[in-house]
Amino acid sequence: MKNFWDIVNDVIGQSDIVMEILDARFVEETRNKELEDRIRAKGKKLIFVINKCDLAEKGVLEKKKRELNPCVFVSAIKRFGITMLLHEIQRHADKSKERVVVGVVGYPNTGKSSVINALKGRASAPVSPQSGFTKALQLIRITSRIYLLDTPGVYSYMEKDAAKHALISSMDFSRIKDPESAVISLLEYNRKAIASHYGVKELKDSEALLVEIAVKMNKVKKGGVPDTKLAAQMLLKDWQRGKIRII
Ligand SMILES: Nc1nc2c(ncn2[C@@H]2O[C@H](COP(=O)(O)OP(=O)(O)OP(=O)(O)O)[C@@H](O)[C@H]2O)c(=O)[nH]1
Ligand SMILES: [Mg+2]
Repeated sequence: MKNFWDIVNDVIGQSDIVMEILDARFVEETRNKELEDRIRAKGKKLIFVINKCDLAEKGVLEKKKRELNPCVFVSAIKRFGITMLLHEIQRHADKSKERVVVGVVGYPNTGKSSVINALKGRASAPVSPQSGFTKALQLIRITSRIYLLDTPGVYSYMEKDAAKHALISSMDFSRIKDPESAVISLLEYNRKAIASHYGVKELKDSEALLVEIAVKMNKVKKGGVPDTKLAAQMLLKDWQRGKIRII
């Protein structure tokens, strides 16, 4: 991955407005305050976009919305809130400018490319369930004078918290070095949702719960020994692909 600040400064420099795309399931975790400060310091307008609204409870989101301003909820997949977002962009776009560039930033996999495609009305920015998919900046025209700048998802190399990367899918499950530890911390906060997804008892001990899931999903080594590493990889994959709805 290219240097975080190289990409960030490049995007902010080219943009008049910046949209930070957040994941509705993990709004706080997908905020990058350093990035937000830099956007403001450069005098650029910041719009918060909470995407993947279809995967979270409305009540929780309404509360978040009051903390972030201006903020628009969307679901790129369900095309919910897209017209509202376009109006919000137009409201902040300098009327005297012939060309307004809106940078789209956020952690990998929050749905930057998907939001752009929803605004454009057809697929122009390639999308993938694998995080780190967009590799370079790409300018996409959505109205006669508004251009969106798709960017690679970035986070600072200082962020080494594997559990957070697993949680918000910023690092693809296949690249997480110790899937078992990542899953253990995921289980700590999402025990109920995960146990119910796999149809196992909600055990208090996370390691024992992972063993239960391994057995239930038939992830076993020769001799019937539960393969917790394989089970952890499967769980991370399901989690990151949005198969497990949080409760
Ligand atoms: N359920 C749901 N899934 C979404 C939504 N928007 C995007 N996704 C999914 O999230 C995954 C990532 O979407 P992308 O648009 O590629 O995300 P990105 O932020 O551009 O990712 P990078 O280019 O890797 O940084 C894909 O599997 C999308 O289908 C949404 O509103 N709801
Ligand atoms: Mg992308």
